[in-house]
Amino acid sequence: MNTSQSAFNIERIRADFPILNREVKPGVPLIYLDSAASSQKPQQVIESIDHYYRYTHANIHRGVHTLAEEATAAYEESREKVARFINAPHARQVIFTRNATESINLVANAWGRTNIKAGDMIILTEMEHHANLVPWQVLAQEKNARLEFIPITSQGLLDLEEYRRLLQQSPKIVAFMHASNVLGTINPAAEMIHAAHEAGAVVMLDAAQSAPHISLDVQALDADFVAFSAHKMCGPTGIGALYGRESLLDAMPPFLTGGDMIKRVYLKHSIYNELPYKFEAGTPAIAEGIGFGTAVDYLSQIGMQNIHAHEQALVAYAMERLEEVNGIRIVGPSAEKRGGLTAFTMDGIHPHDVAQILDTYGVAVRAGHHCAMPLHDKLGVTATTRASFYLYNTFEEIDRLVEALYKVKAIFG
Ligand code: C6P
Repeated sequence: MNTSQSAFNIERIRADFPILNREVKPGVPLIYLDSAASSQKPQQVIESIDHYYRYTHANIHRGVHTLAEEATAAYEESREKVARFINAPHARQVIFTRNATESINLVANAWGRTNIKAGDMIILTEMEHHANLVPWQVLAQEKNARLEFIPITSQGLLDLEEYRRLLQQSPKIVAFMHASNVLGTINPAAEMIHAAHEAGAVVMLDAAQSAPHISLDVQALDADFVAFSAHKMCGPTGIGALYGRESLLDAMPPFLTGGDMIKRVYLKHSIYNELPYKFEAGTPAIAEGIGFGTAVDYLSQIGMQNIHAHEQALVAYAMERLEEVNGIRIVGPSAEKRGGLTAFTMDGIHPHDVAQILDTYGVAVRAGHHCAMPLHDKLGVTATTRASFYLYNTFEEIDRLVEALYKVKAIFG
């Protein structure tokens, strides 16, 4: 298939990502199909970080000198950009964290420890990433609360009838992933959030795999908490965000404490800072925050609708091609119900062997449980191989993946 079928200028986009020019070894170009683990970075993001360190580095929110003021302005401008990217009512509702994992831990600790009592019910799903599972397990153990799970159907979708039955038991919180990092499933977040609110529950949406790929409107979703990481959306590692409903954030105690998150400190007590600083203790990841703002600008300029359309075309093509290969079993729903990734097994060949041989052909994929062990238990496999796509991937790269998979089959007979 030709990349000209794609709705946007893929060659121009690829030219923005210096790493895509490299060879994995002499004569073997990189085919990067591991963006669900972490995306590559466009030169605009790399340059904004470089510029910050060369010309404006200083600590923020503290100094009155020129550099401190410039660095503070750039960091806060990034918060405004991220807020606009998700259509947050106000930038103070965007808290910078290290990543989606820390954002979820913030909610499980600061909201959870205040609001969850013995016997309370927390609804999760069977497809969760460990990041949206373990923090709730710890909370439930500490508070003697009850975890319940929305099951998945044989097509890899959430069983919404069972969800409605669980909601009748008055849960305190529903925490679920917007898009699955294994099945690819895009869950009907707006419908699920509406149903949770009708049942009186608060919702934590794990948007780690949706924010990079589909336009996220926290007001249209009516979300209470939304977590995502910059590094999966063309931004740097070490920075992520938590969006929160203002009334909930205001009522929550801080998560981490120390400098910057306080307004006034006395020897025996302190008065906490206003939002978002109440949740940002210590010197933050300033360069990364600035890079995050550049990343969302970059994605917005290309257009999230265009990115999603490109990925949908890629995943449909990938599934069609993979199904040609005897012995490959794809997990998860049909292409139109998923984002741009596909995980699969190959009869009689361990996913780690698959990934290792693909690497010799320059094809970077991820193999393992993808931090979703209970989901793999449910699927009855210990591991899968996952190819994940982003705005810079091409149909030709999928052809190279399939050619390499035929080589894997040949090696294993
Ligand atoms: N999934 C993957 O290869 P962090 O590590 O905090 O940036 O993101 C955690 C996370 C949370 N939710 C979902 C749905 C995710 O997919 C991830 C990260 C990567 O699938 C790394 S394990």
